[in-house]
Amino acid sequence: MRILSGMQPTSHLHLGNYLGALRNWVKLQDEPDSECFYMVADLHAITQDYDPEGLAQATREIAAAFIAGGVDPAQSSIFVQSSVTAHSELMWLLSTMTQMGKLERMTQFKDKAGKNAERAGLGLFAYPVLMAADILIYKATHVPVGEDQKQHLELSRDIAATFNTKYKTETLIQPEPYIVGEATRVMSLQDGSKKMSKSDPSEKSRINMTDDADTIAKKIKKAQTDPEPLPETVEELEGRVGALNLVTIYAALAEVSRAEVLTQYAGKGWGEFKPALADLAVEMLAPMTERMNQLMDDPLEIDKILVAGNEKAHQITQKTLKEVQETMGFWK
Ligand code: AQP
Repeated sequence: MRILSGMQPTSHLHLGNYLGALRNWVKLQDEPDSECFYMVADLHAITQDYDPEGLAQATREIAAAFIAGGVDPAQSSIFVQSSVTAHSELMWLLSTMTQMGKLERMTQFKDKAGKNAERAGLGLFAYPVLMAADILIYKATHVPVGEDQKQHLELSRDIAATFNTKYKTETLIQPEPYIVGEATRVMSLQDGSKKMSKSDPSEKSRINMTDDADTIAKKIKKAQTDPEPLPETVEELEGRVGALNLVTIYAALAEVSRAEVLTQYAGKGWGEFKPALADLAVEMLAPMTERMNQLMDDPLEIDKILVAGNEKAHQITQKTLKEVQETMGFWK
């Protein structure tokens, strides 16, 4: 198995990023036959407004979060997307065979561009082509992501198939999504119908991996629920988006099913459930936050890890890029 995934240094990682993706990265790293590449996706992060002064530090922080979350740099390559230039080069080649109509159907573009799609940058529109290049350049077989990235991953498969058919080759591999666990789509604590997101203007909408115990408890206390107590079955949570979200988060943190959570809490009120959920979240996140802070105190160590990861990624990606260029008939 060759694994590739990434996170954007757009802000602090949150519980959705951890439960939906990062935790699965660690599981895949521990598979006996896996070779893992985990990137800080800084080229994706600049597709919307960002702070150039803070980008390098945000990049280190995301790398620190990977390690604090359990990615072991001795087992997996952690690298920076912009340092491995073959990603952008392959993106251009793939963009020539990606139909605009397909990109127009991408829901993330519609969500992020909003009503102003005409004014959105080409980078935001072409984001899924860069994502396809990120994956295909490693010939990745599996891509661990949250539910929200499923459509982009389908497009990556589609682009790989288009390339292979057009050039009568088997150079590119169609990657399989790896979307598993109880929390493949963690919702906002303030609005259970919206995804928990780094870019949500409300801090209260998400639990950051950098939040302390007090902040986590306060955010969970204020999280959206409803006046009804916890039901007996998962089916009864339908339409109760805030309640469903908290039960889902609890299940994911405790690594049990939602049904098991309800067996324990059926008939109980939120006044009892929320503190238990907060304890669970703190128990999981506190050691990671501590480790992250330690790592952030030693930026040179993080840089050393990234330089080693970049080098490994560079070697592999140059090989695929050369193959693709030869297949496409470029002069050499
Ligand atoms: N709410 C979520 N639930 C489960 N998984 C999630 N992911 C993101 N949000 C959730 C997964 O985390 C990985 C990294 O995502 P990203 O950094 O590429 O950005 P994103 O998907 O656009 O996530 P955000 O947090 O909402 O960032 P912004 O606000 O910057 O766009 C991906 O595997 C994603 O599926």
